[in-house]
Amino acid sequence: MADAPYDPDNIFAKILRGEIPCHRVYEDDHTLAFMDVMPQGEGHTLVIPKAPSRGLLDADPESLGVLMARVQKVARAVKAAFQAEGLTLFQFNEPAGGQTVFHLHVHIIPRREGVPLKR
Ligand code: DGP
Repeated sequence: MADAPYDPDNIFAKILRGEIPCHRVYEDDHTLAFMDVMPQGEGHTLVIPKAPSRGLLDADPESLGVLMARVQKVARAVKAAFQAEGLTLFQFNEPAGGQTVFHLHVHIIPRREGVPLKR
């Protein structure tokens, strides 16, 4: 079954247009990073491309390359800022895959030994 088309009224599109506030931690021409409002751990950060993609599968490969370079940059900063011992990254696609906001995004969660994720 084909995935639904990109919906320009999804929450992250509204954040990109400045219609919904966010706590932004990084921005450039391609990418925005901001804190997750339902953090599964201290420092839970989301990284999104500014280009409209619903998820991994409809993004163009060049844009994905840039996005992952930005994810690395933000991940390094988040790890240092929260003095993390490790990092967990998530990226969900479609409702069956756990996606709830249909604009491509990567979760970065700082981790420490013995501290479980909040669910
Ligand atoms: P998922 O689509 O399952 O990968 O998760 C979407 C994430 O987006 C979830 O961790 C909560 C977060 N989120 C949902 N609405 C908002 C919002 O309005 N602002 C921010 N900062 N995060 C949001």
